[in-house]
Amino acid sequence: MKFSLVAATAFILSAEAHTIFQEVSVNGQSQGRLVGLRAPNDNNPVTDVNSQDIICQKQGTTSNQVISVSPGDKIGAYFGHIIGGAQFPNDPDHPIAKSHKGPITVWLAKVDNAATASKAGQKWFKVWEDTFDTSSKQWGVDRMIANQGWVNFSLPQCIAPGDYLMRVEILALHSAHMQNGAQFYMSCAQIRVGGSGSFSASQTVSFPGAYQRNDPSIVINIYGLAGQPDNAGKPYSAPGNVPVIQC
Ligand SMILES: [Cu+2]
Repeated sequence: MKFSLVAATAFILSAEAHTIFQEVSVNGQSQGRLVGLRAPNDNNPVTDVNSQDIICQKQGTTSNQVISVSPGDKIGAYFGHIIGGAQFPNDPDHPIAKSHKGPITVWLAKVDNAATASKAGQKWFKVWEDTFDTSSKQWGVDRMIANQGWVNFSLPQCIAPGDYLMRVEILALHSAHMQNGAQFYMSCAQIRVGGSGSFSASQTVSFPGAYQRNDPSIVINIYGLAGQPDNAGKPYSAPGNVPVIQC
């Protein structure tokens, strides 16, 4: 009985080797756990690209705060295995299981008030991505793990002042060889941009809508002939069919 309980526990832990985007930093300054964020309560992924949960994850906590940023600021998005980070000391699945290779993308949608705006019906544009480097065979997720869970990027200089929802997504492809096997992990940050940028997006997408269930970037075998997650050395582009904006 004891053995099966141990085995069952081990299975549950490995099955839940997921992650949550739970904290934002601005120029190295943490804004606090769950502050300015719409984040899920648990670390399970979204697997249905047509679900409303593909926008900002399942409804969990919603902060009433909005994070002030300026164009050009260095933004950090922190992912951890569970809310608070590691589940226990030396948690091997923190910030995410190493198997969970895939791209990381950052999206913005202009809204009237980031604290209260509906997540639905917004027009999103992509401001940053870290996909797959064919020379090092490293994925965005590998770099996020090397950065202890932090995804670091600069807010483009041209972003116009106002409120935005900022959607940061990890797409884990370790089981993506089958339909609905890809795992999406995201939260939305509520940000208020200052400055005097004037960018207005000409190419936007909707969530849901941006991703197709059978998108070759979503249903994909990332394992090459040697069984390594090297995408057989081929380039990989994240789903969404829009390029990162150029300022
Ligand atoms: Cu997982």
